[in-house]
Amino acid sequence: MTENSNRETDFAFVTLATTDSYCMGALVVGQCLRRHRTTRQTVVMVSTNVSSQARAALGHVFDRVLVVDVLDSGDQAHLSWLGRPELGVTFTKLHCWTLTQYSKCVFLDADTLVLCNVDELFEREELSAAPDPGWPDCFNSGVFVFRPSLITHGRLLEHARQHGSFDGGDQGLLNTFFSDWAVRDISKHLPFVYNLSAIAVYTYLPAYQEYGHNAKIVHFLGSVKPWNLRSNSQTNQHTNSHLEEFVYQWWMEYSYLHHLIKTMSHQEPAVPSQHAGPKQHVRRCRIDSRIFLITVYALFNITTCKTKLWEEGQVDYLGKDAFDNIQKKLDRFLYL
Ligand SMILES: [Mn+2]
Repeated sequence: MTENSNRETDFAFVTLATTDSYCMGALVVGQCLRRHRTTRQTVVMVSTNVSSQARAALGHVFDRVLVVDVLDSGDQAHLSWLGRPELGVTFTKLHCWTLTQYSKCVFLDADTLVLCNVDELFEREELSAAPDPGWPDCFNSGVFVFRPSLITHGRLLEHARQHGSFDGGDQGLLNTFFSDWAVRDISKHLPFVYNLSAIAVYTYLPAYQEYGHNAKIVHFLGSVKPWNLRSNSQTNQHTNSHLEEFVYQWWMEYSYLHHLIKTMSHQEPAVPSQHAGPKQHVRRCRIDSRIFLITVYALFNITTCKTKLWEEGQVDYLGKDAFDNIQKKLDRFLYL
């Protein structure tokens, strides 16, 4: 095997969903990676409370769905968790270091939106990440490059048990563990466009206007996530059109997938036989998805003129014009 052919299966994008809502985000992460033709594997870790329907949906998009139960994992993880129950979700995320069938991985939070092919991230080394907008000497742990290793995993757990996390989450823990990130090696500093926190649009708008068009991965930091922004009343309060553009894009990806999976489940036989297993459905739906993709892009073009009006604030595109109308258009294209 050449090094190149190894790379395709040795490297993986990894994300995590700890609730059914976050599964919506994870679906979009997986879908965007596929849309932008990643040549790497895609893995989603889910915690045990995630519903079987959500897991099944993820199975249509990701190469691998991995159920992670920290209470059921190795002794060290279990004991560390018992000592620090407040870090439960953090321990689940740290589990990505146990994916040792891959030599290198890129972790993407489920609240990110991948805008283009980002396979070049695998040229970076552990631990590469972008600065956090709130404290740029810390890296943001929403996007990072790492090397799975049981030794590192064990050290991280020990570190967590001893020191906890200064922010109560994985970011605080990882920053004190990889404590020389700020000063040691500039090649481990990912450009901000690989983890463009939506909050930066508010805090430094001129920089966003200058560099925002280079954005590769958007990160919906904070408590308001795209999947919470479906109803009209909530979205009307969000007046930043740049942010809305990304939320809109997120919903376009999600609704595309939603229909695709719905179509798939309609085709799914009640009891799948050996000859009509999920793989065949996925293949058939990938063909359908190509047709659908063309439709979605056509819709994007049709709405270009309308977008101008949206930008001028004449159309409430995150309100009633947004999801329901897009949904209706998609329905018409799909079922007529
Ligand atoms: Mn996040």
